[in-house]
Amino acid sequence: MSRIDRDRRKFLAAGSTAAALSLAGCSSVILNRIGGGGGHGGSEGGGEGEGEGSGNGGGGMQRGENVPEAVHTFLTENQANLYEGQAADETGSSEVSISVGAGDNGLAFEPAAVLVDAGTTITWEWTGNGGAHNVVSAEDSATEFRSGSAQSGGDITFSQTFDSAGNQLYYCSPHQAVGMYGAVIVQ
Ligand SMILES: [Cu+2]
Repeated sequence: MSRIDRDRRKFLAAGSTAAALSLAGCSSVILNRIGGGGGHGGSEGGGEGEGEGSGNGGGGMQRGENVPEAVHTFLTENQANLYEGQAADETGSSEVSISVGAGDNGLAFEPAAVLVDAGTTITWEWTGNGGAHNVVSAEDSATEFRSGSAQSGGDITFSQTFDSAGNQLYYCSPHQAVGMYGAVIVQ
């Protein structure tokens, strides 16, 4: 091997390591930017692979009796992470918390589905895991709500009071393609 070849190899090796590092370091920033723009299409490509393992199968999942059919359909069709057919019963509480960035990969809301009384204030609390997240009501949600652009960090909260009965359906825009969906059932 000539000296030039050796140097060239070294250079190439160093170059690809640097490229890989910078990609890894930037991924959450990129997600954040996509999310900020509200881009559904833009966020899809990046996460597809991750979603395969973390989503729920959907097909044969039993619907708990406290979960309305529309909510169950919304969560299973979108393969909501951590949803197993049940809603956490938080009726009787006037204030309820939902974790943002839960689960092994930090790409879930927990509980994914929760049952509350009308008048309850929900506070979404960021765990700091899974990159930048936000809370955005889906098209079929009874109420429109939005936390803003996706943010990363463990000290972020977003609160919303639901005054009347209805299905509040939502997602995290950077992680729509990887099952970051949730629902608040207000009775
Ligand atoms: Cu997210």
